[in-house]
Amino acid sequence: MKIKFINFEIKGDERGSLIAIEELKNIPFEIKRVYYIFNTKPNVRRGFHTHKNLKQVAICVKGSCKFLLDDGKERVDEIVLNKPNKGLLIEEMIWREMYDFSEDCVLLVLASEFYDESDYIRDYDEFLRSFK
Ligand code: T46
Repeated sequence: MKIKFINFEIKGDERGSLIAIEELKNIPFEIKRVYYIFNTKPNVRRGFHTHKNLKQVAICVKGSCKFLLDDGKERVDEIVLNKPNKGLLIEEMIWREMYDFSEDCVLLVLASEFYDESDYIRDYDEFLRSFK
């Protein structure tokens, strides 16, 4: 499985840094929703699901965390997000787990669709069966 990162350009000057995110420019879909995960407790593992149609880009804008991605054939573990200019593109039908959140982690997620619980598959065996 190819892990797809998006490197955002940092507009820096003597005052500090700024990154601009623009749909269909540096994000490969229309952004319908933005959410962020923060204040994650120690040793918590989140995710454990796939999405049938949703595409997302995850950016750790502060701190760090790790992802496991699984396309039903291959698992890639220990994908580190620790830079505000590094986005992880997660396309549809990819199982994801997030873990090793630093105390200060703020994980920003840009999503191609509104929240819809019926788009989730939260059972791993059902996820594998859906490819058959
Ligand atoms: C994903 C990973 C990276 C909402 O009401 N609206 C929303 O937009 C979202 C994302 C969640 N929720 C509710 C649903 C649950 O009651 O917030 C609660 C926590 O959501 P969940 O358990 O799905 O959180 P994670 O961290 O396991 O997964 C989230 C996203 O749901 C998911 O799409 O890819 O982050």
